Amino acid sequence: MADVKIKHYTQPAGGWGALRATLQHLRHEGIVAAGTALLLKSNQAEGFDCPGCAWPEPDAHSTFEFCENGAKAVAAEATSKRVTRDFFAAHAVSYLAKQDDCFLEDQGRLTEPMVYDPESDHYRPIGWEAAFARIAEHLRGLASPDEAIFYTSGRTSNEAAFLYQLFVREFGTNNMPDCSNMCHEPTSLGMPESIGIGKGTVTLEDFDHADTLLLFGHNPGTNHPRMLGTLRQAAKRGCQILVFNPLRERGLERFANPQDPVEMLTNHGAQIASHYYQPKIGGDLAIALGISRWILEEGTPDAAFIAEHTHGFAAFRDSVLNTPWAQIEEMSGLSRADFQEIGRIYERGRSAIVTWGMGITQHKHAVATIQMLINMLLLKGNMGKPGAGAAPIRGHSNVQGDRTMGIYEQPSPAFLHKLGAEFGFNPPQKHGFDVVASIAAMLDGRARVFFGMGGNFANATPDTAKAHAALRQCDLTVHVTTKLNRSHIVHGKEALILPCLGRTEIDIQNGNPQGVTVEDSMSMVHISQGMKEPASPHLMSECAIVAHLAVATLPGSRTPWLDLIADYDRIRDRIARVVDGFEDFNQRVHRPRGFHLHLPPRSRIWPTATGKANFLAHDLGALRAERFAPQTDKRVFTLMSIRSHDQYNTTIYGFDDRYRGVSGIRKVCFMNAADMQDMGFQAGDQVNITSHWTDGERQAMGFMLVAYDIPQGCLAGYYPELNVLVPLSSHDDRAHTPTSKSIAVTLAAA
Ligand SMILES: Nc1nc2c(c(=O)[nH]1)N[C@H]1C(S)=C(S)[C@@H](COP(=O)(O)OP(=O)(O)OC[C@H]3O[C@@H](n4cnc5c(=O)[nH]c(N)nc54)[C@H](O)[C@@H]3O)O[C@H]1N2
Ligand SMILES: Nc1nc2c(c(=O)[nH]1)N[C@H]1C(S)=C(S)[C@@H](COP(=O)(O)OP(=O)(O)OC[C@H]3O[C@@H](n4cnc5c(=O)[nH]c(N)nc54)[C@H](O)[C@@H]3O)O[C@H]1N2
Ligand SMILES: [Mo]
Repeated sequence: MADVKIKHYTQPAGGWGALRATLQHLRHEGIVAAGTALLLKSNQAEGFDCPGCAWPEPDAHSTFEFCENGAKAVAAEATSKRVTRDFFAAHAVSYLAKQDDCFLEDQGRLTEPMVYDPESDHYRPIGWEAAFARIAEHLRGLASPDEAIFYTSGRTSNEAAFLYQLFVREFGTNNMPDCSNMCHEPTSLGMPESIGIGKGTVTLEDFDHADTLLLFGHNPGTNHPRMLGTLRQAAKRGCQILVFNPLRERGLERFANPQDPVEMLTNHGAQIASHYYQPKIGGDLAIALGISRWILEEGTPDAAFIAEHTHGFAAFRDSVLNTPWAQIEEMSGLSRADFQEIGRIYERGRSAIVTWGMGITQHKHAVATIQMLINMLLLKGNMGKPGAGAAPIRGHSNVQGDRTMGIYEQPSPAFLHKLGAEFGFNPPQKHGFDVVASIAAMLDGRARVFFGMGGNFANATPDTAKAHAALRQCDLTVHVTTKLNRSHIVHGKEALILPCLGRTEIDIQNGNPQGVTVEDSMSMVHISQGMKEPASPHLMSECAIVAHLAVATLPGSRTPWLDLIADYDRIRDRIARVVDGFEDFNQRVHRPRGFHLHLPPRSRIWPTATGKANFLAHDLGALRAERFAPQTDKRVFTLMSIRSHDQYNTTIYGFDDRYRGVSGIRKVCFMNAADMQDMGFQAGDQVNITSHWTDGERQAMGFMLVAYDIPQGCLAGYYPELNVLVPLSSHDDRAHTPTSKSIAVTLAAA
């Protein structure tokens, strides 16, 4: 491991540092020349969709957009390194279990199907047909289809996701947890109650027209770097950008665009946030309420919009006006003067967009917070006009599309009806397990087979000890995957690794190259065409894996599985008949840049129960009363688990977090300097972190304290190292999203 260094970062985000880091990564993966050529094809009309994030592509005329972390994601997939059968022959699983996540990732692409051999404790090769037969035998031997769990991570294409959910439902269960359960589930659940759809209402173009942007709880410099170009444009034309984040995130302050020679040469960059507020962790519900209160008291609500388009205003107004300012200040961590300033800016702008990420969704009251953000927009009529609306910032590049295709443990009866009619079967109606329920079900034996379509369930999920025990207890675990990860090491009694093609690779079926489709954060659906020779001749596409598994498992199925995968247009024809909004899918998707899904709120049509946009009140006092307060003499902090600059979720590329000035180490705990002094600690000290919950304590040992610009009482560190501390039963009340951003902890010297 490199030397540990902590040094305040003063450069803009992007800039030379980003170019340097990209080159280092291409070199590390052994693909400097090939990788550069490949990068030029990412997010282009004729290329592949970048597997990095779900931020949309700009219009057809744009040139290549440089993005350091997109480049890392592409380079990680396109690496020249390979995990072969010799690797598995040389290393027992017990040896691999002792290696860190960075080591596992760094071994390269998996090359052929492997099966775990308990006698030797090694993975050994297995043929594809034999692998499918093993899985089919397990699945068919279950007492009920509900004893199997089918997880999805959000990189899976629309075509693969559609086939996958069809297979799972023909098999007979809705047990389809997905990464979204840990991510934007509160968005998908909260927004429909407010405005009738569970997706963002803006397009990229709206960012060119907004007067005000309110950014809550996400870190574009690292997690959706292409957004910085959009924000920089907005800032330059005078748009007010208000950031709400407990941490000072460099990418939200200054950005030097590598495409801009002047910014590069001066290395000064452009300012992003016009105003930066550092609330308490979990303070956002109170912030949205406070801004609403200011508008109600001192501003001018959009009376015409409220009268014509909304429902529930009077109850909302009363609830907001009944919330004392003192309580709003205490719960948000912002002052009355802050609200005065924010209120004036919000009042002045003609149009506003609110964006949010994991800083909003991974809390106990995430659904309530999101609905309060929507209330705040409705109050000023900021929905269904240019430059205005809601923009949840999704994570995985196709997580939104997967949900649209039916990856959901709570499918609607209407969707199931259309699916059943198209494919001639009776889909199961009973809701399935989400992520939290899946872990509980595996732990107590109600589920016995775990199948993962991508992702890394063992490390992405909360309560690591429980999650690992759950997987180990399964009769069979299967992972369709590109790279080695912890979930292959923490496995069931029988275990299979099924290596698949990645987004960047050419997918040939029936002699012809196939494209797949994805849907970005702003509901644009477009084609993604692999450009690169596959990492190994033995890889199968995700679509083909599902089809062959279905053939092996469901002899009575009326679905022509192998015919469908011979030409993905045939899958799209079926999607067109089942999924609303996908009529003429094949015609529309072959247009450059694809097409935009119809979003009724953009035309001020509200597909809610009331037929209006609903103001939904949430009582701060009641929420405060039910806060969990651990019984301890020690000082309790709120800890958030976030991403470093050198990781993609559970994939750890390296040990640096450049914009936060950390290098050579991941086990850090960011803390306010005054809190350190108060606790008798110094920067550089090692601490053990204990989380407190109704069912007891959990511990994470040996974290180095880093002094940071973060409010007192708040701490931050990295996911997945901190997942051990997140209790399984601590989650959003309704969406069940684990509270990865608000963990009650105490500290002790290590
Ligand atoms: N390079 C890279 N890109 C990625 C990913 C990756 O790991 N690496 N992951 C992808 C995925 S799946 C997702 S979901 C997205 C995640 O992208 P983000 O939503 O940016 O995720 P986090 O890194 O968890 O950062 C959350 C941010 O919220 C802030 N925050 C935490 N708690 C609070 C709070 O209570 N209130 C407010 N206002 N802010 C808070 C943190 O300080 C941090 O800046 O990125 C996607 N893109
Ligand atoms: N404490 C804490 N926990 C969190 C979060 C947090 O902020 N804090 N964030 C949560 C969020 S937002 C999310 S989205 C989840 C992420 O949860 P997951 O989606 O399960 O995790 P990833 O790390 O993205 O999965 C990486 C693995 O996916 C596989 N993979 C990559 N590309 C492909 C592909 O094209 N096809 C297939 N089949 N496999 C592929 C590789 O094997 C790689 O190792 O984690 C959640 N967990
Ligand atoms: Mo995510």
